[in-house]
Amino acid sequence: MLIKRAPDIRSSEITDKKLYLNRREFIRATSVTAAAAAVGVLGADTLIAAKGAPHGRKLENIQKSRFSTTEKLNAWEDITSYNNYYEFGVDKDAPADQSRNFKTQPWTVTVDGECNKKGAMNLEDVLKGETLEERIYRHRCVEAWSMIIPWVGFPLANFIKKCEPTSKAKYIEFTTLYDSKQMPGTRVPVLRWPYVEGLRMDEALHPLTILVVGLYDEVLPNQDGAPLRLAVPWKYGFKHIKSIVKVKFTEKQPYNTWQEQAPNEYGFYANVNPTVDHPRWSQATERRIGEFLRRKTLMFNGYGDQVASLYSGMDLRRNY
Ligand SMILES: Nc1nc2c(c(=O)[nH]1)N[C@H]1C(S)=C(S)[C@@H](COP(=O)(O)O)O[C@H]1N2
Ligand SMILES: [Mo]
Repeated sequence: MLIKRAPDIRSSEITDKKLYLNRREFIRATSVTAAAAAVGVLGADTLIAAKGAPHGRKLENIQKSRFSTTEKLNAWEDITSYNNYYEFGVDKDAPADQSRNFKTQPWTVTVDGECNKKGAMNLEDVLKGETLEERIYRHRCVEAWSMIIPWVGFPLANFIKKCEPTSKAKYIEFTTLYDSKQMPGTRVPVLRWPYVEGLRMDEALHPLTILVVGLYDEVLPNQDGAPLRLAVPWKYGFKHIKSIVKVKFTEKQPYNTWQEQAPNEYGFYANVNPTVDHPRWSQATERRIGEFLRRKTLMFNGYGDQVASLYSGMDLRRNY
């Protein structure tokens, strides 16, 4: 009953069959729902790793989402070896290497600002009651490359409800862990640490906005932002903040890291917009990782039908 998707082709394709079955036996014995499995698996980190799972740990009972795109997925290898995560180095292949021993367990998210439930929440409580969904999203980096990524997560709106924001909460600000012992990239002042991002409350509550804990039915790899990262598919990649340790509800618009770094190049909204170029390069086209010919970039990364109304009346040239 727990193992609903028995001939899971993708997983069996990419995982050695025997190890795959071992992992499934373990999950069969421990999990009830996908969220419980996530907690169980995240909690049993070392145990599963000891079984030698080739890349990550399986999450079970993941629901399909109607918000998924049907485009061809990027391979696990693309998504886990070509990363932006400056805390682990500025080269695309650095995070996979440098985040190998990053400790994601135990994990605490601090809730602060304009809400009733201020304080520390452990990851288990963040996941409590959630049904995990596979959300196949387009990801468009401001550097003009893109991928199709099968995230596993749940609506950020669910988490926000748990925090009980007050009527003064107009924005939400996220902060990444800043631990120079574990994050060698932070010993270099390429950005002001910790990494900070923000969303307007209506963007944060939008059903497309999710908190991510998995990739390809497995626990999220460290280089992709484990144990908890954001995905907002109509925005450029830098809004997708990784390894979140703090969530703060604010009255004023947060000042995000890349805006601070270069305000003429990166704004707060960062909606994918092929008509507004980056000052140093065009945003009209993109290179899908794994493809040769460039594609046309779509307004709002192709999510315009769902999100354009959030910005009606706004000058998207000024609010880039
Ligand atoms: N903390 C943190 N989050 C981050 C970044 C970063 O450097 N640090 N890079 C961002 C950028 S520019 C992109 S494109 C995405 C990349 O996510 P991925 O590596 O999972 O594809 O992460 C975003 N989140
Ligand atoms: Mo990016």
